[in-house]
Amino acid sequence: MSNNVKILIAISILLVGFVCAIMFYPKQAVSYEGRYFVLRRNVLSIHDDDDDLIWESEEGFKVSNFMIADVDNDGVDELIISVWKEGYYGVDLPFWEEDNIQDLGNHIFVYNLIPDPEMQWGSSTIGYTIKSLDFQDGNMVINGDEYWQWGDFHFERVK
Ligand SMILES: [Ca+2]
Repeated sequence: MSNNVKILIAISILLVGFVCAIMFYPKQAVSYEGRYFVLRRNVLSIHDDDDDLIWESEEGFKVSNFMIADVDNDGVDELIISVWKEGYYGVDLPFWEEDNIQDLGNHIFVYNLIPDPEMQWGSSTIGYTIKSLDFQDGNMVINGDEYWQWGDFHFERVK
């Protein structure tokens, strides 16, 4: 085997390994109270200590990032996810709309964590891309510079 063929085979193996690493390496992974939250290929899954699947984000949701924080400041943590999905609204439309707008849009969803994730609140489409989620001093921080605080029924921008 010539050196050129050996180099070509080595490059091919590296490329396949690189593509596999990109496809299967989690974008985000968090351990929380004996559960493992893994975001991989826009699907958020929760596993127990034995790696058994407990929960998975809804089909058709493209999860871009998540965090676990007490966003409503009641002493209990929630799961907050940034989701791309079709449909401006959820199942229930506001009274002034007759049809859902089926565009793909970015949303924030909040889930109770105990016993298993259950949606507590969901935004309609947010008119921009959520690149990062954080939690500081009782506020949800979007994209590093928007501060949102939980009101009675929704988030209110405070900064
Ligand atoms: Ca809470």
